[in-house]
Amino acid sequence: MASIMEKVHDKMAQAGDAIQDSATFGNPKVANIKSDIVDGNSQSQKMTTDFGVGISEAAANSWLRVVDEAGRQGPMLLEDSISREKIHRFDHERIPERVVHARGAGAFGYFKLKESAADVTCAAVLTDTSRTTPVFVRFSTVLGSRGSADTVRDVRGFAVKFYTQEGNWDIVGNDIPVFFIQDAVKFPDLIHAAKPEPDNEVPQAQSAHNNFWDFNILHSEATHMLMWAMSDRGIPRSYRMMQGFGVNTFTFTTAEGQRSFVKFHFKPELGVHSLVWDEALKLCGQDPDFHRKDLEEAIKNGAPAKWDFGIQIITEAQQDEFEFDILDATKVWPEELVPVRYIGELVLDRCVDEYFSQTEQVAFCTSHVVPGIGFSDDPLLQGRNFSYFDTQISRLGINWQELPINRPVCPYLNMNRDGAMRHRITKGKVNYWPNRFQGTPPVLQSQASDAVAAATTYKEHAQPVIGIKQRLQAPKFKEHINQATLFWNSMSPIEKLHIIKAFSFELSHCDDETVFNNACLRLGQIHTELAEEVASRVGGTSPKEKRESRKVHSKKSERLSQMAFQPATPTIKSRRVAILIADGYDKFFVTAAKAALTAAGAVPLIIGPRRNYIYANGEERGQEGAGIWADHHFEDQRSTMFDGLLLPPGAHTVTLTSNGRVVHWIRESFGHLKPIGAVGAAVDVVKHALQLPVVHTADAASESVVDSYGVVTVGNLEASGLTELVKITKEADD
Ligand code: HDD
Repeated sequence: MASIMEKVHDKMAQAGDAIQDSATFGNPKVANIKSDIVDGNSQSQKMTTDFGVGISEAAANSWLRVVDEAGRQGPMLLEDSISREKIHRFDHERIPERVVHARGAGAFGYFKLKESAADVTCAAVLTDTSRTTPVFVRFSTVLGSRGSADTVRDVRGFAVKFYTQEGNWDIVGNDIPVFFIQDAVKFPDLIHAAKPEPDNEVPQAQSAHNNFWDFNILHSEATHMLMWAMSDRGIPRSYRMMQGFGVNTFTFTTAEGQRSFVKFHFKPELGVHSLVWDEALKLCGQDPDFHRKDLEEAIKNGAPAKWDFGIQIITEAQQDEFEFDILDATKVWPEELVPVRYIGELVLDRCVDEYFSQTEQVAFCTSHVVPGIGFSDDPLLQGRNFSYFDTQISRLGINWQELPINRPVCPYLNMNRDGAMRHRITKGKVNYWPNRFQGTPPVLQSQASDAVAAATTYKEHAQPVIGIKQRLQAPKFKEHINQATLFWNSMSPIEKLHIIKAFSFELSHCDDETVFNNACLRLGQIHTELAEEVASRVGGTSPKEKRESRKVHSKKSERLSQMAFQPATPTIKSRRVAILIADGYDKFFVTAAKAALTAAGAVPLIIGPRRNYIYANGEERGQEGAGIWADHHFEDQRSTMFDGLLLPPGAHTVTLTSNGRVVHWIRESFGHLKPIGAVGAAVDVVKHALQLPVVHTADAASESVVDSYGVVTVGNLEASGLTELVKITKEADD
């Protein structure tokens, strides 16, 4: 007689086929949660109470009350269970926000394996290239509350849930490959110090305050991470344009029991891009949802977000060969020493249906791994494995794994029962094991010959462990500065300048002398150039004068600067381009330019003096077919929300020149190094706005564009990937 677990595994295999075949947006997770989805916009569904009884229009509008014969209103009645239900539900709508990473945005998609990693792991999700695994990804900031702004300087969370056929696998990572602390026990201190200060709950979503810097400087293992956080990585342009890292060291095991150490990487297809600090600051007020909207806009416009998925492997035999400890989460494994092997692709192509039930209720656990993937003795990871499950209990309750977004797509069955809000119904006589019905002990499944059972059953690696129980750190964990210096040495000049400015901004917000002076002394240990510049800007102690600078190494890595993570061909895809017009523009040009930009995958938006029809040269107001509808008006959008600016030719340039908002738009775009395309009379608008007799071009390539096409380009086109804008402008002009 087949055991219950064998039946389960049969079902799993069938489910596997179903997963491959699913036609629901090609995403079996969507099929999996389909029965839980209702159409909130449905016209045919009448409104009911939560217990299913229809609600009249009168009940939807007013509480049951006493009205006397003269029509005067008397008392409202507690008897009205319909109104009471509505208020009760509202009173309890909120759940605790995440203690960190409270603000986030998520999307569905899939993981496609391109090259098998069977030489290092038996995890089917990483060995079976015929598979497409559904995923849900949640991006986040760390420090701010749920309602804080997206573009603050902060680390970004990059948490991926793979709904594999062997169960859920979570990579709960960040956009930065290292962390502030080496040991999980320090996490509450780190977060207490970084979050708003306890006496006045200030500041919100900022690391620029005394407590953050006090803790992180007293605690030197944070030094390397501080360099990353103060770099441009701390202010990404988009979630779609940042890297992702598993950060901790995990392990892989092959079918033969061979173990190795692994770090996970995600590299964005669009390249790594950042905002400039002035943009980031302004966007916090101008569009606090900038990143959230960016993800949704791109997906809805048919530009799925994509990353290459890579692994770095260190064998057990190599583990002691490095000058750093490979279990220390404050260290990278330099790619020159341990190359990244890119084996798959992560794609996000579907927005969530409902924010709360999906993005808010999704719950990740570093402890959720599938057969073939395991944990190393990384002391940060081991602590995280305890913390995540625990926090979900207080956030969502003990049955959080049953929520549609969290439950696996493969069958699952065990003897866990009951608890608040249990809604799964498990039929049968027994809720314990062993029992008189189920013959084969599930624990023996790992020895089963059945291939499915073997592949789906988690088997711990038989790792020999000896040692003395004590609170000690391995020696290499005590070195905290070398990789911070490596990071500094590896930056381009502009990245170095941004780091200096970021430290200077943050430390200028610390008014406690001890804090900013100590910080300057710490910087002296990383590099004198950095320390002296920051100290002079913030009025801090000069390490040189104190003779506290140390002699540092000059090693570099080619794979730390974000310049190393640019696509081979810069692309304009999904970039937002503002086309500024007023009445009297050249319609042929605007129509053609908009069409060309759209065809190239960009998002062109017409900005005019009003959100209404704007009329071209020679057109009459109200005339049939006249005018172009402006998506926004000059006042309701800002240059910060766009990647490029296009000023079409035409008589409207007189109006543009005299409009202060337009002039500001051009100046701000120029200041933020954005490409500006201007054609014909619009070139003079740019000259006027920038108060320059000649408009400078970024490089020789764009210089020639100016000569031959009469198109003005300003800004670092190559870096921003907007070279196409210029060409398109030219084509439209033709
Ligand atoms: Fe954490 C959330 C990433 C260390 C405890 N963490 C959380 C999220 C991300 C990370 C992306 C948001 C997940 C989501 O979108 O729901 N955390 C990291 C990384 C770390 C790290 C990359 C270092 C390598 N975290 C860390 C430690 C602890 C925690 C050392 C505790 C000992 N993290 C939590 C938490 C959170 C969390 C309190 C809050 C909400 C949640 O777990 O689900 O348990």
